[in-house]
Amino acid sequence: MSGFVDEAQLHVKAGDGGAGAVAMRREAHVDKGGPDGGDGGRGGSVWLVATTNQSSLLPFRDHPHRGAENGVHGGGKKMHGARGKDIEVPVPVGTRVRQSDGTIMADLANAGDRWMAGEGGRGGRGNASFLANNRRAPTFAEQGEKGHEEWYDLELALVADVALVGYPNVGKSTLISRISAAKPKIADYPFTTLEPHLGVVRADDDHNFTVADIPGLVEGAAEGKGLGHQFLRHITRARALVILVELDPVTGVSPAEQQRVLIDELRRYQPDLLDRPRLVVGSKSDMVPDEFLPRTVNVETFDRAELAAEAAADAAAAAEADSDEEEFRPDLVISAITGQGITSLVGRLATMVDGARTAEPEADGTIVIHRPLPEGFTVEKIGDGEFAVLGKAAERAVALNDLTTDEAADYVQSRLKRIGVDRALAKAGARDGDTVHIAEMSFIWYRDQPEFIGQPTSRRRRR
Ligand SMILES: Nc1nc2c(ncn2[C@@H]2O[C@H](COP(=O)(O)OP(=O)(O)OP(=O)(O)O)[C@@H](O)[C@H]2O)c(=O)[nH]1
Ligand SMILES: [Mg+2]
Repeated sequence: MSGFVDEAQLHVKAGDGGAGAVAMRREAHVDKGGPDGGDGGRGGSVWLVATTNQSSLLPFRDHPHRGAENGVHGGGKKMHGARGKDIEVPVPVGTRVRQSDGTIMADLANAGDRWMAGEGGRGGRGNASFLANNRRAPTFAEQGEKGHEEWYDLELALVADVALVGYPNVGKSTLISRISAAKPKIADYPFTTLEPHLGVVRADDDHNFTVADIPGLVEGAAEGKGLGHQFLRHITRARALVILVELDPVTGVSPAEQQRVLIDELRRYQPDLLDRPRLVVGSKSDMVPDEFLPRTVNVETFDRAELAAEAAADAAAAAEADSDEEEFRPDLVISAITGQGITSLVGRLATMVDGARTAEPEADGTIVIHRPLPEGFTVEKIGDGEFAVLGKAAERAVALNDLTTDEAADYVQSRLKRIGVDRALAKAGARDGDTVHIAEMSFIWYRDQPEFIGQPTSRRRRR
């Protein structure tokens, strides 16, 4: 299963909006027709969709780019350009999406979850839209907006009902192969399992649950020791945990010590893992003579009163006993070879998973997290007498096909004034004659009439 890849990068490029058209009506008997340039179509958006048909981020390793179609430009006779088609990019269930600064943008934990990774650019309005009383024949139209473009980091955290946690070689893979159809590699040496596997366990006719077999953990795993660290993430979504402890360990780490270390590693990696329901299970019981098997905690009945009584009795016993001698009290002992305790283990896991599932809020299966729309604008002083206006609202106001005509300049000026760019610039200390950059455009700023000076060749830093 070397196709297992749980980290990858994704580059998203949504479609650009089509440009609005500049056109004038021409009719034989009409002297001078009005403007009839149509709008450009919206660019296609890029969606991520969680699917169970994929279990790895491998497809993104070699081909990280996903793009959607551009919108079509508007035409004459008020013809609007067609929209670019959206695309849906399948990702495995359990995929998290981060921005390059680490912010989690989406967590696609359920099959069918969808998230818009890149919004298509709006189409520009054609000159027909700019007809006004004081503007009978506008010769400008809007450019289409650029589609959203971004590099994301994808990481996959398996979604399993139960995760098997244990030292290397304690029998995790043997257990999963015994209770499910999964066939992981099993060998008589530690660190046999190099990547997580999922198995589906059929508890009875209407109870299924999934189990994840994770590579073995050792002390220091949370800090990156051994193989375990990079796989601890795959435990984070499990509803229940099995702490599998070898009863007669070849490694010489006593059962009590294994349990202590494992719990400690989980706590250090993510403290709330300890709030998950868990079973401590002693493995390879066939290797230990019956009379030396540890006493198990009796929770077969899940009777709370009984549990509380047991815990109290344990505490009292521990207080009395010499505290150096830790007693190991698993919930259950099993042998994957003889089958001892296996039916009981599966039954108890099914009950735990059922309980955890019912306690969960129902997934709505739609969009996970919305990107807050970066509307509005901000003004930044970037040099002496030089300012940048950042943000969609301001960029839209200047995104015209032709800024050189007076009527276009008038339009831009009134629009910037209306949305408050004028005031914001004055507040930031801009004075007449200063240079102002908006998107790729630069202006000499006069409050009553900004003067367009061109598109700088070097791309400016954008937000
Ligand atoms: N006697 C006995 N041997 C077992 C039992 N379960 C597993 N083993 C043996 O223990 C060895 C390790 O088993 P695995 O299932 O590969 O252990 P693991 O926990 O997956 O090990 P890693 O993948 O290295 O973390 C193999 O030789 C198994 O045959 C058991 O119940 N009884
Ligand atoms: Mg294994």
